[in-house]
Amino acid sequence: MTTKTTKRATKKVASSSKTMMNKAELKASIVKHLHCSLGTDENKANNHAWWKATCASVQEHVLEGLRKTQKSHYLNDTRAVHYFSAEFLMGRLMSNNLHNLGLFEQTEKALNELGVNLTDIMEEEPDMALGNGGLGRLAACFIDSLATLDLPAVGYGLHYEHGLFRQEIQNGEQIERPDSWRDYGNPWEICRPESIQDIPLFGYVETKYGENGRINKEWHPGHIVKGLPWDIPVVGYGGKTVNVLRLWQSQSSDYFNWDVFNAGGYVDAQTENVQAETISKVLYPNDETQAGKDLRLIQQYFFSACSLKDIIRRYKRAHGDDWSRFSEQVVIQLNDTHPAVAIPELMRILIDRAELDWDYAWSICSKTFAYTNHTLLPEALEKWPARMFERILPRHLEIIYEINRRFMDEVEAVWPGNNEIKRKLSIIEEGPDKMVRMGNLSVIGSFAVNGVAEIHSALVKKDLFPEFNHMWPSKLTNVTNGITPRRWLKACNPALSQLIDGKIGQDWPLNLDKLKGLAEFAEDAKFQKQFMKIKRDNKVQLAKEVMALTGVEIDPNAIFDVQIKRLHEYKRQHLNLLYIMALYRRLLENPDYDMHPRVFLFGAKAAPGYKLAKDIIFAINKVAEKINNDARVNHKLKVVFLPNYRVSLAEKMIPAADISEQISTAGKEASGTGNMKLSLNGALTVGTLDGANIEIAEEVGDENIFIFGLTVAEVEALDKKGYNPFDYYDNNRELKAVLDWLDSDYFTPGKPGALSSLKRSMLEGGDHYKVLADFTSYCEAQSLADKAYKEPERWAKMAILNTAHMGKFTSDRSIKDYVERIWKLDPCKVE
Ligand code: KOT
Repeated sequence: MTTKTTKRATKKVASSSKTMMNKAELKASIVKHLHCSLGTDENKANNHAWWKATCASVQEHVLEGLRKTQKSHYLNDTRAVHYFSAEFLMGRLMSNNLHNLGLFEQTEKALNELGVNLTDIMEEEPDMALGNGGLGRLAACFIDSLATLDLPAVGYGLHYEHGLFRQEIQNGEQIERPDSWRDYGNPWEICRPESIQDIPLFGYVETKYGENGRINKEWHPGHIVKGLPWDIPVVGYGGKTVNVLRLWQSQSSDYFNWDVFNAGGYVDAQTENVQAETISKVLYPNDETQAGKDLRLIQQYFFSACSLKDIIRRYKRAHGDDWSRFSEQVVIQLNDTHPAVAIPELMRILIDRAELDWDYAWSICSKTFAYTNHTLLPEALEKWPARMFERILPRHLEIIYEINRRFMDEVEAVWPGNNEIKRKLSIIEEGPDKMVRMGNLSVIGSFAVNGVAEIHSALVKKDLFPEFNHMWPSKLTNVTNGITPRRWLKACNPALSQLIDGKIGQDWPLNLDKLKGLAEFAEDAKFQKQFMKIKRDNKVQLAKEVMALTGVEIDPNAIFDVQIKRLHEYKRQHLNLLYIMALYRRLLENPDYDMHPRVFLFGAKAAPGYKLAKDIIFAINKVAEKINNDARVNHKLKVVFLPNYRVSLAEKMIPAADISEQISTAGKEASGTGNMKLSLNGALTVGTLDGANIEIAEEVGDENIFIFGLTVAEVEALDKKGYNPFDYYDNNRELKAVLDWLDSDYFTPGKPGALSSLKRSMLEGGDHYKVLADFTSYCEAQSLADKAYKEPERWAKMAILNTAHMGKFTSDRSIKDYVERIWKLDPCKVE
């Protein structure tokens, strides 16, 4: 009996369920959509049309699942989590949806019989790049896991017209081009005009004295904009639960424009139009730096307010005006402080609209929100000028002052008379220009606060919020990040997935700890061969892609050394570059220098206003050009910068990586998630003891990872003592030589000094991120990696053990941690 149930369960995930279409029906459905939705036919259709027709067929299943899920959640009146995030970096959806529905193979065959290649048509899909990097991709992995675990959840965010810019490289430099992901429509989204929301902005607050002595505040907004929701169904693995990602698009509000229009202000009415629509026009391309612009705060308020209204509408449908159960039914997770204005917004609704008293409103509010911190970098911690806040959200600023006044009383009770601590914990930073600190607001207004890896959470407690941790010792906690193994192994590395299926069965995508079963084959010669053959095949594929994208030929027998992430000084792409230059020098000095041929592959976007980050991209490209064209070395060393790094490119690079560069300054990378994806696909990490690298090392064992560099404690000690980069420059000949090389015109003929800004940042600039201090140790780790690669069996064993020990890093585990420690949610099965 038990065996039977298990078998059936396994089958459910491996193949499409009975209600799904068989191959013949799929074929018919795709052709029907070709004819009836797209107005073309099999003979005329191009890949784009086939892609759209296939999406439409798949979407029929998706919507059926969505309907059933919503019905089930409604009937069960479930508690749900609402994941508020300014970013969801979804990438492409076709392959994911097919895999999660169990329809991939069926569809592949159906299309084949129609003379169409599924892989080819999937290339037609533009990435949904509504995020910058780690934070946005984490949100995407989390909503996949929430649906997979049958948890009632809604993702809330912004429906940006333009996602993260498209990167072109011209003469080595990054050029930003607009991303127009919806130019040809998005077949996965559904517009819901019936759920439009009106959002007030600007204006002033009127104080009214009520009969019962109650002071009422009335906000008279200066503008009203409309929020139009677009729903993107999120299919869980197994295809049962289909949750929703609801993204808000801003529109001008008719009712306001008509006033202006009727008064004869036709042109002004148009201006109003443009302004309102600007709100969701474009994603700010800054990763871990605050944009500090009016429009950014308006974006944050716009999507938070739309989402709260949506939640409240749904709550009221079930519970009317009885607010007593609100925080039992609703939990809101704030993905960093970007949606933190939702806290005063909920207070405003409860006090000004529902007319609850402050204490009752606050008791509801502070049981509803939880906050995830993603960074300790000071430049990323959001604070808004109080005057700007007041102009845009006058009532919210009043509420924030009141939250703060009451909180200061609590601080006084814990540290009587200590003004220093009050100054530090206050939501308002005093000074010539008062600032609203969104981090403090988030901690005060949330019942739980988490960091994203053990070390990061420890630093949040020790360095960022020590006094808050003293006041509320159980509020601050850790939830280590994770990644969805459906996208990041099953879908992106089908050959490895099938090999794994054959060895340990097919249920690892739902139970990633099962990968441990591979460990017993780590020394099995046959398995090693199979594993490394797949890696090599993936490298051949990537080499073709590299040729197509850059014209550079790379040898699949070389080590593929991959660093893919946003460009930031703390991530230290320039440390990698210095090592490449050192290897180049060694090869020039000694053509027989013993090293296994290596290709360094980069993918990285720099924030458009981040000068040094752009200079680093330029430097990588110039060094690459020189090396790749230098016949003395290019059989051993190549460097490739792949333009326009994004989710769909990551899906091609990760399965082909041998080495994963995770080389941030210790204490700076909160977690990292690319580290997990690469290791899961059998790449070995060269990394510092930072973020989740530490936990990866714990899982794979010190012998299966190349750890180097200063630890967090050592970085702190060095700073205390006084760090002087010249100590390293003056005492390391090789390091001095490569840094001086940057000043020459060797890499930029006729333009000496074109790469000097890098050198300056690491010397006169103070080398904030300790590149020089870690250089020697990094070179040693790289030599060890080279040595290991020259022993194919040893390397294969290490690679297999990396894949085998990644179980902890499934986002399903992260979500289960959130559920147990923070959200207290029950799954709701959908029949
Ligand atoms: C961006 C702007 C403001 C505040 C924080 C960020 C931020 C942080 N963006 N991405 N992060 C990254 O988040 C990832 C997911 O938690 C982490 O793995 C990574 O280390 C952060 O840098």
